[in-house]
Amino acid sequence: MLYPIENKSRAVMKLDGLWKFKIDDGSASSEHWETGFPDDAEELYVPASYNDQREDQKYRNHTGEAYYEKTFTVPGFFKGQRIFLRFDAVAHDSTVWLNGTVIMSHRGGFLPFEKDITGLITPGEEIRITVSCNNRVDHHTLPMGNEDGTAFFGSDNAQVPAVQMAKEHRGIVNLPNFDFFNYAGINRHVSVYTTPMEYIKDVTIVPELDGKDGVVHYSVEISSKEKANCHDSNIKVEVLDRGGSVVTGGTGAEGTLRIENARLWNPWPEDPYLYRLKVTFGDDEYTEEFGIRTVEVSGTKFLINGKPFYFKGFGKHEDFYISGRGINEGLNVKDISLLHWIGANSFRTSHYPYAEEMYRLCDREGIVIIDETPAVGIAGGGVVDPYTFPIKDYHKSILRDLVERDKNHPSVIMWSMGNEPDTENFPESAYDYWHELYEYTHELDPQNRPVTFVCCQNDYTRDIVTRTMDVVCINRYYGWYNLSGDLDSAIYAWNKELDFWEEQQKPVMVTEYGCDTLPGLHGTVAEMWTEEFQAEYYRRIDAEFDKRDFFMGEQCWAFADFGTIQGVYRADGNRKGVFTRERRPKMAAHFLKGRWEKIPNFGYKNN
Ligand code: GCB
Repeated sequence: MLYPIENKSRAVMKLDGLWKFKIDDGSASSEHWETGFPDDAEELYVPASYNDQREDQKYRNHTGEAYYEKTFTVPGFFKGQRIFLRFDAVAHDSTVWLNGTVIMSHRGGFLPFEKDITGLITPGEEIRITVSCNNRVDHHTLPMGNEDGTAFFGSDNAQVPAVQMAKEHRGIVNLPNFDFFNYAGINRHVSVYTTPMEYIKDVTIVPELDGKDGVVHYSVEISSKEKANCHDSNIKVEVLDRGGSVVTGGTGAEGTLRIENARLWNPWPEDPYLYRLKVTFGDDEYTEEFGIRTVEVSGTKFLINGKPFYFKGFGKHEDFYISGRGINEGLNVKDISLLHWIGANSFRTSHYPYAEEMYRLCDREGIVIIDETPAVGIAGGGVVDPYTFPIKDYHKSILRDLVERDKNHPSVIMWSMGNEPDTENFPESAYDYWHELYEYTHELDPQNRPVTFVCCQNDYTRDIVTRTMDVVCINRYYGWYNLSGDLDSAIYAWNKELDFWEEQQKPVMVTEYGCDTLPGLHGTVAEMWTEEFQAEYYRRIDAEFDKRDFFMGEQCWAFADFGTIQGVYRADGNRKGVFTRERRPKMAAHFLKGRWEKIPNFGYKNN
């Protein structure tokens, strides 16, 4: 699905602003809120999560359905154009009505969905859209929640009601099996956009290198019923350089273009050079930025443009005060600027696909992304085989939609199919599940990027699937959740494990390691929760990574403190950020800056 852009043939009208909002007290369907919203509805800002916008426990801890309504007019001069209504993301499951008639439903909170509403509206006349969203998480959802009657797992993020109170005495409870606040609502932009009646539906770009030349394989999907054939001269493509000059071009729905002496896309601080593919079809025009860069795994190396890359960076969250998980482009700019400041080159979109604006920014700023699905929490506490839960087909559909959305971004260099599933207690089930998805993802991606998932701290000798991924990505908390505060033992455990991974002859990186740190808490001795401990933790563990040539990256957990479920392990959120939630550096940030500024993107290890 193409990102909506404005140009001479297309308009985008964002429906940002105040929307009517009301939590469903059980009467929404009998009272038909889609035909008329209750008078006591309040107003909330869209796009943003609803949870923290009003001082009310029922907003913060709501579980179930909530409704939004917006009345607006599509300008009369949109007449004659095709008109789409697009939601960039609504968390989690949603239904949309237009003037009281249901027009679409969507499952999942992190990917876009849209509807061609051309025949359903009259431009110039007021229309009303109603949106319901449901934030319930359970065994059918990704991210996954716990359900009554199953083992109660999770430690820090565990909640009490399931074990403390009999079911009949409590209301609906939501039991996320993940450690981030289950922010909900219309979290990303809603827009009405136009195209000409016959339009460009999709563009796929696959770059390759041939000596000094860039070779660009492209394909264009158009709206016409009859599929355009390769020589359809109605489809024109041009490659533009940064200055707007045409460097090459052609015609047809598919083809290969050659850019002589191409400028490559390389991660910051090198040159993340972008070309643009301008596609013209009839009255329509669409321009997609792309980079000439290749990515592949070879032995224990992760190669970008044929050179061994070392990942320096973080796992992140989309999370901020008030707006919750709502898109915040100012914050994105700040975060990328902090990544540059600290000398990082990458992050993982833990634990869900981020807003498209972030990927577009990273393309331009040269930040490398491991793109993750919302498959977090696929675990049954060692008691239940989570692979018996009904999610595989749904998980596949998410992979399909994710790859379709993000396939052209040069910044995206690897797919993460999920975070910390059970791979230890039901190893064969885990293998069957993840291998099917692994192969499926490879088939989906026109650029055939490396595919992985992120493995949790476990008995890695029992896990038979992590070692078969293109890159072994491990989350480890030696020195924090186990061997707490004892960095000598943590180093011993790390080395024992690294010896094991060395034998697997795979590229290995750490995608999470870290410790909760309260800014302003200091000690002359580095003890847990102090800023000194966090700095020491990274200093000591990183020194071990440097001794291993097969080890190709370090991503700290986490970039910044973030909101999560209250609990005995969490003081005002998860505090493992190297930056605070308001983006001030903790002491460890200065250590990492000193370290990472000395580590080059390429050729750091002799592998
Ligand atoms: C993990 C999870 C991450 C948590 C983190 C923690 O392993 O992947 O979502 O926030 O640990 O801080 O416990």
